[in-house]
Formats: sequence, C-alpha cells, structure tokens
Amino acid sequence: MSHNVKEVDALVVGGGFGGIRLVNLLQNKLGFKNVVAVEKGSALGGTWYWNQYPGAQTDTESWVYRFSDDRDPPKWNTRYLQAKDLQEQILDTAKKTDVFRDYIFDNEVVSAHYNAASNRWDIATDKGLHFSATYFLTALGILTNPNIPKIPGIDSFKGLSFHSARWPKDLDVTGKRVAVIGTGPSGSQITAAIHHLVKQITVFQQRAQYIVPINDRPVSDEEKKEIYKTYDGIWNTVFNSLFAMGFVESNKSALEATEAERQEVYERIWNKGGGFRFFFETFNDIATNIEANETAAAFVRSKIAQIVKDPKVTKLLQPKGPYGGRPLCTQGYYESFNEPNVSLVDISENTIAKITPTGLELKDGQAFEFDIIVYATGFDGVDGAYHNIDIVGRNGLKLTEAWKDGANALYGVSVAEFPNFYTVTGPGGPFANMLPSIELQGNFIIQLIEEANKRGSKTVEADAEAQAKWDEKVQAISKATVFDKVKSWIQNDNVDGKQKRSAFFLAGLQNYRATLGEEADAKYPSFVFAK
Ligand code: NA7
Repeated sequence: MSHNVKEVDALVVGGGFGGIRLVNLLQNKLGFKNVVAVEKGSALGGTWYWNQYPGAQTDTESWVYRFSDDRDPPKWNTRYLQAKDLQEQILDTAKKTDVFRDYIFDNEVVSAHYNAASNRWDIATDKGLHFSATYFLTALGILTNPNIPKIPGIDSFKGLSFHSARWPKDLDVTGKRVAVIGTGPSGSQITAAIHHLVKQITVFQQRAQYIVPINDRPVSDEEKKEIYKTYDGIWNTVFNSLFAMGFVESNKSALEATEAERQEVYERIWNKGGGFRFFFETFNDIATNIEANETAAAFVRSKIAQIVKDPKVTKLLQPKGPYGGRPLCTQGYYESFNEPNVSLVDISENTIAKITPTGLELKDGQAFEFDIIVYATGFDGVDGAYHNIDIVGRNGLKLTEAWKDGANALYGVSVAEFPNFYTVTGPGGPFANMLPSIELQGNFIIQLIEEANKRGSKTVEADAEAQAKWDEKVQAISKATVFDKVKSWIQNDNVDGKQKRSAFFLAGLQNYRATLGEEADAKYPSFVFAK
C-alpha cells in the first residue's frame, strides 16, 4: 500500500447532524480509535452550513430539534432555530461528544471503491487525500444538490445570481431589485425576510403552495423549565408518533367533525403555527383522504383571501390541487403581497423563456430587469447527493447503476452489493423529524456492526430480496397517501429526468422504529453477514 493512504476503521462523509452522530457512535459506543470524517464545506453545519439565506430556519420546535440524549440546559431562546443558531448547535454537540477533532474540511469525497481482496473501502477526496477504511458511512443530507433550472441564457446575466443554498455571505440587498424564482420554503422565507429591505421584489410562481404561519416567538425561562420537567414525556411522544415533532397527533377524522368543529380546530392550529402541526395535529386523515385533505386546503385558501388585499393576487396565490408534500410554514408570506414593492408573476403557463444580461424574459415577451436573481428552485433531493461520489461496490457495480431504476436502501441505511457501506437518511428512510430519524438509523447501524463482530463476519450488507421488498413497501405506502398526488422532491418528480417514486417511508417514525426493532429481535434476517 502506498505511503500516502491512511488506514482508518471508518470514514464518515458529512458535517451535519447525521455525520456528527455517526462519528460519536463509532467512537464512543463502538470504541473505534481511528475514525475520520470528511466535509466539503469549511465548517460543520451540513444543510445549515449551506442554507444561510435570510429567513432560513427550521420548523421543528427547538426542544426536539436536537438529540434526545442531549439534556444540557438549552441555549435557545426561541421556538425555532435560525440557520446560524443551528450551525452553532451542531458545533457545540460535536465538541461535547469529542468528534470535532476528527473532521477534515474543504475536502469532497469523490470516489469510494470497495476492494474485495482486502474487504476495505478505498476512498479519495478532490484534494488528493486517500484512505482505506473498513467502514464507509455517508451522511450526505437529503437536500444537498441545488437544482437550478436549465433556462436559456442563464450565464448571460450581468447582475448577481445564485441558488438559495449559496446565498453570498454578507450580501446587502438594501435598495436592490430582486427576482425570487420559486415559492417553496426557501423562496417564501426569503421573500418574507427581505421585502422590507429591497427596492422591488418580484416572485415568480410556477405553482401556488399551501403555507401556514410558523409563529416563531421567544420561549420564556418558565416555559423552558416546564418543557424540561416533562422532557422524557416529550421524547416519548416523539418516538411514538408518526412525524416525531413532539406533539400528540390527532386521532380524529376531519370528515367526522362538523363544519364548525373543523373551523375551530383549523383556526386554533393556524394561530398556534407550524406546518406539521396544521397537517397532523388537526385531523388524522389530511394526508390520506382526499376529501379530508380538501377541508384543510379550503381553509388555507380562505385565509389567503382574508390576508391578501388584491383579489387578482389572491387568486394566483390560492393553490388548486391537493394539499400535500412537505407542509410549509412561513411567517408573513401572504402579507408580503400587500406591500407596494412586492409583486407576483404567474409562470405556470407563461414560463421564463430566457435569462437576459439585465434580467429575464417570459414566453410572451414580457421583460423584467433585476440586480439580483435568486434561484429558490429546490434540490435534487435524497439520492441526488450520491451522484457526486463515484461509489463502486462488489464486482465493479456502481451505486448509480444499482439505483438506475430507482434509488433505495434497506431501511434507508444499507444497499445490497455494497458491503460495510452505511447511509444515514438514505433513500427509503423515514419521513419525520430528522434528528430522531438520524438517532434511530445511527443506533441501528451500530447494532449491525456489533452483530457482525459477534458473529466474526467481515462484512454486512442488505439482502437483495429484502431490499426489493422494502422498496415495494415504501412505494405502496406512498401510493396510499396524498403525497403521491403532489409534485415534490419527496416524490422525486421535481427534477427533470428523475423517475417519480417516493424517496421516503411515509408510514411514520413509530412504525419505522417498530420495523427496526423486529429486525433486531429476529437477528437481522434481512441482512447478509459474510465471513
Ligand atoms: P422546493 O420546496 O422544492 O421548492 C422549489 C420551488 O421552485 C417550487 O416553488 C418550484 O415550483 C420552483 N421551481 C422549480 N423549478 C422551477 C423552474 N424551472 N421554474 C420556476 N420555478 C421552479 O425547494 P425549497 O428549497 O424551497 O425547499 C426544500 C426543502 O427545504 C423543503 O421541503 C423543506 O424540507 C426545507 P413547483 O412547486 O415545483 O412547481
């Protein structure tokens, strides 16, 4: 072996919550002495390192957007955390668990090849670092690769243009003419956060979305004390609920309630704020029954009509199809359109024909001039990030080839023909609060490694048949939900050329956790342990 190859027990890719959790478990639970972690960015943070646009924040409440075993007194003072606070939280957690020192920054892992002769992974970074690792683990994030539409003339723009996840540090938008393309969480948060600073903001909307208020607010010391008094109970709710957000999900059908009851419930949760609360704390069938779904959709449409003054704009902002995909929440988004410097352009049919040196032009020839164009156009989600690395398993099989008919990992963590390769938040994992999902997946991976050690097995990987069955289950569950009927990155149909299929197990964290438990109790029948 050449002298510049470093031998390690495990190599972890990613400096977000998933990466730091894996390093912590490998080191502190398994006792690995020699773990290395590689991160493309210059600091920890993952999603929260890259997404630093104005208004970037989580919509999971602060007390459950952390690991359940992190019981230190909270440093947060608000109901939700901003991107910068989250970056600090990740650094803090990494330091506390002593994983910070294992990180190598500004290096992108570009290839990872399984070497059958040595049972090891040969891994290289773009800066020429080489490793040989027994375990190769990825925590690449689910929203990593920006999706920028291929609009003609896109490189001709003379102003400043960038994807929302690449917002220039310290950019001053004061007095600028800004175009925001995209009305998902990123586009709506940016619009609401900067409209009072800019000269003019024009929002280009391809499809109207259902957006409820987030209602961020300070959390008093008394309230924090109360939360921490019942903290075990809150975490119990997290791990025994579908979406793991720390609130009790409704067990009542929207269709069983009277119209008056429905209005009362929707109004109350609308005021409380939070997309997941509006979707799952109100009634139990908004995500699964199209009629129930319409009652929630109609309520949001009526709110838009109450908030937005111009009837023409109201009509454009009111979504037409089912209410689904990731439930959105942004404070003051609809209110923005009452401001004289905010305008909405419907591009559902009259699409953007080209980007020009000074702005953009629509299909009908209408031209606009801007200083800044923000592409808040989303991501090639979940498996998208795996295309950045040349991952090659047994017999020269490339991961992209193994996934050519659709990306899937058994329980979102393991792929047949890729021994000792583990993914956190890989395709086929649970759709729920990311932190508890990462915890469950991390623990399960550790259990698999422990089991392999106990059996004297050199490698572990998903059984191909079990993986295919899991994929079938993931897709079948998705088909029974409203999510299947709404275009989004969750269904992989937001990016041209991607095959529509669910990227997630949509039956909830509680059921996902039960599945992992059954698998462990049965001594891992869905995995191949090789000597
Ligand atoms: P999203 O939610 O995928 O939203 C992307 C937005 O960009 C959405 O409104 C898209 O319209 C729009 N879009 C995409 N392509 C185009 C083109 N070619 N032209 C015009 N508009 C386009 O991404 P976000 O970054 O906002 O949020 C991602 C996740 O981050 C979110 O789910 C949370 O988990 C946090 P469409 O609706 O597809 O018609």
